[in-house]
Amino acid sequence: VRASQSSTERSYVMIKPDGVQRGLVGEIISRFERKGFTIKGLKLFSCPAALAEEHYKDLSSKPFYPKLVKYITSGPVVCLALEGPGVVASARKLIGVTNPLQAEPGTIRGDLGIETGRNVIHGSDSPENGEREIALWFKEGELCEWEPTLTPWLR
Ligand code: RTP
Repeated sequence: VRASQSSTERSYVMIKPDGVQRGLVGEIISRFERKGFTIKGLKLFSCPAALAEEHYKDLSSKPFYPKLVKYITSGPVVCLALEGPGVVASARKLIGVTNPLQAEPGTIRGDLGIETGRNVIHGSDSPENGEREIALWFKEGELCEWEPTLTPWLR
């Protein structure tokens, strides 16, 4: 999976199984659309354990790792490849801190969650990880090359 020709930054954002189960998909996607980021990839996906393990491999020594893999594979997730200037840090801000009880009101976790173990959504923590995770979760051909015609109004 290659970066788009305009090669602005990309983030991998994922609505976790609790977000899907609770019917929050539209609400969450809408926040990123309204902010002005471009959706380059979008799918509902039942994640195999091997992929969840690979995605969270840096946390494999943590005591909560088996529970985390079980959680991510407990039902379908929604995978998003978002593009735009500064999208990685901005998406993290819109998402809020890991523990939803500590996340600011107005953020996705702050508004919609109460448990670290079910914190609704993931967002890449660096542009490098954005590219790594998009390549991990999307197959060749699943991303769309397009630019919004409203771009001049947003950027
Ligand atoms: P994410 O990668 O999902 O965006 O989350 P994050 O950067 O805010 O947090 P990180 O520390 O990377 O943890 C990844 C995910 O692991 C789960 N977690 N559970 N004590 C626990 O039970 C615990 N701690 C972390 C959360 O789902 C967290 O988002």
